[in-house]
Amino acid sequence: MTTRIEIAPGVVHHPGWLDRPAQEALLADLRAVVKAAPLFVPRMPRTGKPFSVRMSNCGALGWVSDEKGYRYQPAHPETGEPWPAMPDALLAAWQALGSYPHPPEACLINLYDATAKMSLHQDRDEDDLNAPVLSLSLGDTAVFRVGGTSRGGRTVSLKLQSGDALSFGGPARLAFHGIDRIIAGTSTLLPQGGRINLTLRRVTRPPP
Ligand code: MD3
Ligand code: FE
Repeated sequence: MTTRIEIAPGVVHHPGWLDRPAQEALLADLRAVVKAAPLFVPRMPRTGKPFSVRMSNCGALGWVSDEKGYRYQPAHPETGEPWPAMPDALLAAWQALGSYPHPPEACLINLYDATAKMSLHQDRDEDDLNAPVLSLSLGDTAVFRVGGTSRGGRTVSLKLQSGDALSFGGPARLAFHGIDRIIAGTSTLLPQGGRINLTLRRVTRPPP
């Protein structure tokens, strides 16, 4: 049984998309990814203020942020190495849920400890805004918030549990969204607790 809940136009929640064995297998893939592409602490453009989440990426392109700005680049900001390949399970999730005829180019990995959060923002660093963004959650439950396309509008809040998928396309692609908090102790997947969020994205406009 797979449930599909449209929580707002273009925002589709798939609770329990990955069962526990699939979550464990994906976690093993991600351990190999972060061994090759170590977690880094992104910093805010201009101010250099560190984010509370740590990040890495896999796929052809990775999202990075530092004093110079937000951008996608083909290499790790600290090692200079290309990002590791995207695990097959992620490509399969995109094929099943992405409803987009071109493959994803970037998978951003966000690691939250119990105190990390992400303030409301839009994702607009991609050239191809026709493609959806697909998110997968692993580990502790997060309180996620999503609004409309202008700051200060009404928002709705949703708990994201380990194994949940959430896709954002069409009218939701430029919605404001963020993570209010992590609820510690809600999952046994990660031995140290915390949460991993993966976002699969198309970055470049596909060839005609
Ligand atoms: C709505 N990540 O990496 S995932 C991000 O849980 C990000 O780590 C959050 O926001 C996290 O940029 C939220 C859900 C999500 C991801 C991308 C979106 C929602 C989105 C893009 C457009 C609209
Ligand atoms: Fe985002």
